[in-house]
Amino acid sequence: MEKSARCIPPLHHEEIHDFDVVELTKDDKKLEGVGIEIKKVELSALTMRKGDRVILDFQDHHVGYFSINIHSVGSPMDAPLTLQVRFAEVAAEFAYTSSEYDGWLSKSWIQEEMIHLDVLPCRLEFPRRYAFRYVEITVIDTSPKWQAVFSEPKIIAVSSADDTKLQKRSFDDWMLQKIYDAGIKTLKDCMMDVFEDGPKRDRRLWLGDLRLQAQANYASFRQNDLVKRCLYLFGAMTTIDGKISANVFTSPAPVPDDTFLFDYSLFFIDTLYDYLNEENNPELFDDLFDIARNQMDLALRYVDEGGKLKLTEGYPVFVDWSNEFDKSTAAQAIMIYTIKRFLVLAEKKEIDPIFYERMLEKMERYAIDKLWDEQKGLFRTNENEYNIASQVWMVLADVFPMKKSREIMEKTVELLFPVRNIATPYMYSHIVEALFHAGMKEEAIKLMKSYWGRMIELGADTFWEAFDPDHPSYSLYGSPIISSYCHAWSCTPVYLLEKYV
Ligand code: RAM
Repeated sequence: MEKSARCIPPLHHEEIHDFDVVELTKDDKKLEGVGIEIKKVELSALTMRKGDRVILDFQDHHVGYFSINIHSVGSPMDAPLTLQVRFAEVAAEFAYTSSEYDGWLSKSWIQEEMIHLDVLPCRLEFPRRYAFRYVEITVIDTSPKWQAVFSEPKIIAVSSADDTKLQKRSFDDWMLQKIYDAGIKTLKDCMMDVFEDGPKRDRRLWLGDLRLQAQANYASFRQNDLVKRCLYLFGAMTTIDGKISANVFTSPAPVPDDTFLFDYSLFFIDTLYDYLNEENNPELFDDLFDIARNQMDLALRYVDEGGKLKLTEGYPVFVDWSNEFDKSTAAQAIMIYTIKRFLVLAEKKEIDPIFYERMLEKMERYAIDKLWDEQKGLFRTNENEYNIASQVWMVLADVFPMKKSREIMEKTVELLFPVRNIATPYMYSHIVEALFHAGMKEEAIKLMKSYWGRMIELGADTFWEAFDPDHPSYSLYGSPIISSYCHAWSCTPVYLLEKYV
């Protein structure tokens, strides 16, 4: 814990003063048909009374603290000023109200406040940190005798990402450039005291997200101490039997969540592996190796004599938010992928690898003998289903030589594309990476453009937690008002473009 605390990064502050007064328009080309149009008015020239509203557009996504001047004009202020203030990452959020929200995630994440001000003039400073580009201010009431006037809005934007460290890439392709830039902004706005998953929600450190953020970080800001901090945090807070939580909270003091995901725990190994490839750090390796080994040993308890991974409800595999497909083969492949990485670490530690090698052999044998369908050229699942996730993870795990992996991905494109019912950039990242890995660069870029590029076309400044191109308004949690539109696991084009393009 001490070593983790030593790596807490300073937060950089940037003052944002530029904004436009905008109004919502109907625009079929934008997310949910909600567009914006700049209004040619001065904010300070608006005298606002009961029911009036104004929307400020800060021209890009920011994470930070908002403040604004307010004074009254007209008769003396004979009643308080009541305001409703809403913060939104995308304009479409304004199409929803919190009173309509009935989803399963806490309503408290909705970025909205009701404020009473007894005395004007004042500088209204919001103590809470928000993730937003737009601020909507609605005057609930003044009194018939006076009006409120707003001026000098400001954001103090925060991030631990240091722009001077950024090694930015440029691309001839306009769309790839846009995707890359929005990926960088997404990563930056999630870099706080840890790598947060989303600065609007859940504002915490998830291991599956960390793995991808760390990869994007190595390709851009290279602030490896932040990865180090996060690895130590996870490593320091295991269960009694050594299991790592899927996520941890850091405020007011670090505490692990009581949620466990099989693949996320295993990815501690992969994240450690990647970190050590970036930075030779024997001390960290010494501190964390046994914890990594524990994840492997715990996971191997779920593998039977025949090399089949048998998961239980208490320790589910994530793979993707969708539960519409059978994840057994993807889980088997993730385990194979991780054992291979673990063996590299074990070799460096001079650990006798024999047990792990045997388990790997068994698991690969099971995959080839029981799950591989030579006729079809695809992996099936234990429930006899052919899905994309199975192929993708088997290819990433290099279960077959590269030539065959390519054939698998070609078959995947032929028989299982277009991607359907997958709504997370998390799963899309792995699909794109498997295409690149198998040498199908053109297909990989095509998919990246049709997915992340589509978000750009719909108006994204940063990439979203969830997006289903077939149902753009789909939310994982029942309403877009609760969705996170700047989400860690969608920054992956930064890494993918650096590594493969
Ligand atoms: C959601 C978050 C987070 C992810 C988990 C599994 O709650 O979006 O980023 O890792 O799901």
